[in-house]
Amino acid sequence: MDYDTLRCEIDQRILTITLNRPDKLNALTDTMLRELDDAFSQAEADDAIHVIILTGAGRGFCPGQDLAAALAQAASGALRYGEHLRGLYNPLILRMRRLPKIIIGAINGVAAGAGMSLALACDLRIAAESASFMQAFVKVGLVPDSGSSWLLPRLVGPARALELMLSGRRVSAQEALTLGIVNEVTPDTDLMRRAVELASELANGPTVTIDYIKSAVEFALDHTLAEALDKEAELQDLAGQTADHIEGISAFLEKRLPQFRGK
Ligand code: T3D
Repeated sequence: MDYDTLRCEIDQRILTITLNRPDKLNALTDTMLRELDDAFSQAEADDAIHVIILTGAGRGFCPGQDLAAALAQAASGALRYGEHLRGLYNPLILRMRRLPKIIIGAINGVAAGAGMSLALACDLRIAAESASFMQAFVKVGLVPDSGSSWLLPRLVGPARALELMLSGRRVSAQEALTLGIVNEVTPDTDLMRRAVELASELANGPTVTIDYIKSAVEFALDHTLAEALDKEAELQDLAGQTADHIEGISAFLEKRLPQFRGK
């Protein structure tokens, strides 16, 4: 995985993707969006990768669309936002949500606009103390996109989501924790150690079952209780046929730690 705007490292079954335009706080360009989509696509196909960490280089996580690039294209009449979103952002967000592997957002700094959407599209979020979140769209006369209008209300409820979207105000990591936007907050210097620790726990767990858990929650979010119950039964059937399920029961009865193999 060799990219212009990303750094990718694989270690111990964990792929770390680092957005790498630190002088622009990792603002999203078309190249970066295509490279991100490619990196997630390769991660999906690679059995050696069990968990993915997404983070940013330097002091920002991602401040959304590169506004300089957007203005240049808009001024020349070359930018149609709908087309741009449908072509680049929307497939990336769907890929992340449908990816059968857990994505941990290690939010190292400000996540604004589509950068906040990118953070919300991760399955779990750990934020550094100095990180912050902004639904910045309204500040530049745009509506929330890249999944924010769907993902944020599900995390914080519609009234709070609207307040954040209408104000575009900056939410600190601590407030984000209180609101349920992030799972935990760590000291800045501890962020990657903690993200890797969590990723290792998941990577060494019953990964097939973990992927089923992700898809069960994703499915339940826009289906009825009856449909969700049926999906649970379908996935439990599959989980019950894994070697890790037998290992989990055996380890419990033998009073030892399970040795999961992701099978
Ligand atoms: O299809 C489509 O394209 C539509 C999609 C739209 C989705 C969107 O994301 S719209 C929302 C876009 N994002 C924003 O409106 C946020 C803009 N950025 C900011 O408000 C501030 O930069 C921050 C609050 C995020 C951080 O402020 P601060 O003071 O810590 O940093 P800074 O000095 O403003 O930024 C540092 C550099 O990054 C600076 O470059 P320079 O002057 O040193 O060369 C700044 O211009 C650059 N930068 C920050 N955000 C962006 C950016 N460059 C391009 N695009 C950005 N979004």
